[in-house]
This record gives sequence, C-alpha cells and structure tokens, in this order.
Amino acid sequence: MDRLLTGLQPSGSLTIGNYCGGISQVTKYQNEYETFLFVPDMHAITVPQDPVALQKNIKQAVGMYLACGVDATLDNMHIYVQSENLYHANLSWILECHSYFGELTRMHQFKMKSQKNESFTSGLVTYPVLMAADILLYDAKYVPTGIDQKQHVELARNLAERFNNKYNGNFFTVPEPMIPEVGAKIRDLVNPENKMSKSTDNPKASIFLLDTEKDIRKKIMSAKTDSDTLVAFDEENKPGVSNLLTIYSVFAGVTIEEAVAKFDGANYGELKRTTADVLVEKLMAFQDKYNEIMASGIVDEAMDKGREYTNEIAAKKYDEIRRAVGFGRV
Ligand code: AQP
Repeated sequence: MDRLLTGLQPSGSLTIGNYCGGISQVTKYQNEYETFLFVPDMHAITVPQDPVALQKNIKQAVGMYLACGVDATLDNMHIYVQSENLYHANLSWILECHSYFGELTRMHQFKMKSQKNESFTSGLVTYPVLMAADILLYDAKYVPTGIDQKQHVELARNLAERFNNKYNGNFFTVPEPMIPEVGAKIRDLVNPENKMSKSTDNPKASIFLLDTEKDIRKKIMSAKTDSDTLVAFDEENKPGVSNLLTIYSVFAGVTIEEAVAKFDGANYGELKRTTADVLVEKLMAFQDKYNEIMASGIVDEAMDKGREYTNEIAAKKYDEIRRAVGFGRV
C-alpha cells in the first residue's frame, strides 16, 4: 500500500476549508492507502498559542477527524500527535541544514503570516522544513492538501531529491501533493480574495465545524457576493458567488456544473439559503457524532496506538538519515 500523510494544525477549531482541503481526502482514500494522519502541534506554535487552549485543540482535532468519518479501527490508519514523536524535530534539523534561507523566505505563507505581525519567530520561517520532515520521515507518496500548502509540498520534494542526490541513495520517497478537484481553496466569506482560515481575526469570515446553526446561517447570509445578480461560477470575477457554489457542491455531494444548473435563474438569496441549509444539515450531524466521540475514550486510544506505531517507523528512518550525514561514531 502506498502511503498518504496529512495533518491539520490545532491552531483553533477546524473550518470547512480544512475539511475540504484536508480531511475529506483522507476519508475518500482511507481504504486505498496506508494513512498517516497527525496533529501538527509543533507547527501551531509558530504563532502565539494559549497553552491550555492548544492542549484542548489537539484532542478536539482528533475528535473532529473521527467525526468527519476517519476510521481509526483500520489497521492502515495511524493517528498521532507530532510532538509525541521526537524524530520529527531531529530530522527537521538535518533538513534545515540542507535548505536555503532564500527559498524559505520566498514561501507565500511565510510572507502572508509575517506581514500580519510586526515581529515573528524564526519558526515561522523554518516550519515548511519541519513539514518536509513530517512527510519524508514516513516515505509518504501522497500529501492531500489545499492550494495554500502546495508550495510546501514542493519544498519537501526538492529536499528529498537534494538529499538523495547528495548522499547517493534512495533515502526519501519524493512526495506528491494531492489536491482536490473541488474545494482546494475555500474562500474567506468577508474577503473572498483570501482563503478561509481557522485563525482569522474576523469570526464572520470562516465557518467552523463546531459553529451553531444560527451562526452558520448568519455567516452564509451575510457572505460577500457582488453587485451583479447572475449566479455563475467564475472565480476571478465572481469569487464570492463561486465560493458559495463550491461550498454547496462539496456539502451537497454534486459537481460544480450540477450546482450551477440547480441555481440557474435563482437569485443570490436563494443560493445562500440553500447553501446554508445543506451546511446546517451536514454540520449538525457532524456535531452529534463529535459529541459522542469526545465523550468516549476512543480519541486517546487512537492517539496511543498511532504514537507507538509511528515512533517505530520514524526511529528507523532517522537512524538511516543520521548515518548518511555522518552523525555518531564509527
Ligand atoms: N481555505 C481552505 N480551503 C481548502 N483547504 C484548506 N486548508 C486550509 N485552509 C483551506 C487545508 O487544510 C489543511 C490543514 O491546514 P493547516 O491547519 O495545517 O494550516 P493552514 O493551511 O494554515 O490552515 P488554516 O485554516 O489557514 O490555519 P491557520 O489559520 O492556523 O493558518 C491543509 O491541507 C490545507 O491545505
């Protein structure tokens, strides 16, 4: 079985964007690939976090993976917390010493996040290298991701090739991004030019998986559209309307063409109401399942099982890599 790997930062409650770009692909392919699904808590601290909230978010993230349909009982499903495996940081250091400052500061996400804060940590610059370590440690072939993280997967590819060439061996599998056809960039509801993010300053801009029915309806009904009246899919000229069509398409389980046909002749109000109805139906069912899961012990059980398995694999890979670079004694 080829390996697939992804993680969603526990930097807040997950959004429907995180679902579309990340989790939905795990549930789609979980019977086909050996899946490494982790909680990247070490990535989350690249921007300030409240430690109490972070710990809560870690467990909640796993609860959300499971409530979205990830099957922790599969033998080929490994769910784990990044900081519970020390090899991620060790490999990251070796890879940092094979990456260039220039290539890291050119990353879009770094530019965007560093502009938001007057001062930022060096972790914000180097975290794509940690992400490369997360992926390369397990020889993952596929990395489900939204558009925003594609550049980071490309860095992981470059580092794998650079390392393999430098040390003359097939040390790392070169990974490929797996980008969904629909929903690779769910947009911010207030500024649809931007992507939807969980750590947004404006809660009206994002729909969180744990939002109440009232909030979901309010946010969708006030989502920015345009001064036109035609419901059409045109991401460049009608990003707000196209975003609503995309959300409808993902959550109603139809193609974009089917969504456009459904709203042929409809006004923006109808598009918004129907999109809100579909979202409410799916997210309320999700929340019932989530509450059940959080009240059981299965979240900890899944994380314990995943920690043991992934530590074993990571230890072997790290040992191979540290020898290649000349660490240790002869
Ligand atoms: N708006 C989005 N549309 C589609 N996919 C998205 N992803 C994130 N936002 C969207 C995908 O979700 C997965 C997990 O991402 P992450 O949590 O590791 O970090 P992120 O990409 O930085 O996500 P956020 O929500 O924007 O988090 P914050 O606000 O903390 O930075 C990835 O597969 C990502 O592509």
